[in-house]
Amino acid sequence: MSYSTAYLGKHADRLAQAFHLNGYVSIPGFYTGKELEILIEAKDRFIREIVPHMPASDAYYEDKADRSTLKQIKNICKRDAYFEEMMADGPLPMLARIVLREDVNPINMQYFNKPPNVGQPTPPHQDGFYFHLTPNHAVTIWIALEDIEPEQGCVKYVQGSHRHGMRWHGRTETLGFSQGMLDFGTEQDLTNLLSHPCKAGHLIAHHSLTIHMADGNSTSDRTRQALGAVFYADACKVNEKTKTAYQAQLNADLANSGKI
Ligand SMILES: O=C(O)CCC(=O)C(=O)O
Repeated sequence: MSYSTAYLGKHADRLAQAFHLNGYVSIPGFYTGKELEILIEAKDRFIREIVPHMPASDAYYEDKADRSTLKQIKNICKRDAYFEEMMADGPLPMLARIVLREDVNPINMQYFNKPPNVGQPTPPHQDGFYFHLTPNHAVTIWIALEDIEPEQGCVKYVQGSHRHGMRWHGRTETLGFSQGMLDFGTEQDLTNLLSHPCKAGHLIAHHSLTIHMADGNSTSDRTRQALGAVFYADACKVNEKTKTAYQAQLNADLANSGKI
């Protein structure tokens, strides 16, 4: 059993309670040492060997003419055995089962970066808005792949916001986050908004209704790299019709506007 699996077994009740109360759990040092090194090397290998062959709809750049501005990769677990295994077995699905208190299905793993100088803010949103799920009961496990300070764009969560349902979303101009909250900024949002500077290997698991966001990267020399692994609770049903139609429309809009 890896260190992280042992940790989860020991702290399962506490993690489930904190997730239920706050809408997320934050675990510093979840990946450390050799495990962290292997994870980072797998991500570097993926970017080097697989990204150049991916369709524009699955690998986004802040500036598509500049390959150093890679900002997001979708579906990495469907293109690489290492990430597929990470979603199928071990600490990530175990943590998802613990916090959702149900069996889970692995759905997607994405890479998120905010390149120096040009990395854009992540608009306030609830992941569940993108998922087309009933009930909306899913978790995203976000993993910092390097140390992340506020100036690089830390993730920020509105504590307890998952208990107040889905908020109003609409189209944004942000590539990779096409939907953002239109009514963000209530007193309750701002009072409960907490920023999370992280060391590499820090993990934060958030519910699909938890409001979160991040600033842009204002540094000129540091990236801001992370992974996001999504699991749906077994009982959820996806509305494939609305989901597929939305994705097709989005891909067409992005291509027409020259963003991908
Ligand atoms: O990394 C980010 O800026 C945001 C990631 C995110 O929204 C997510 O993992 O759901």
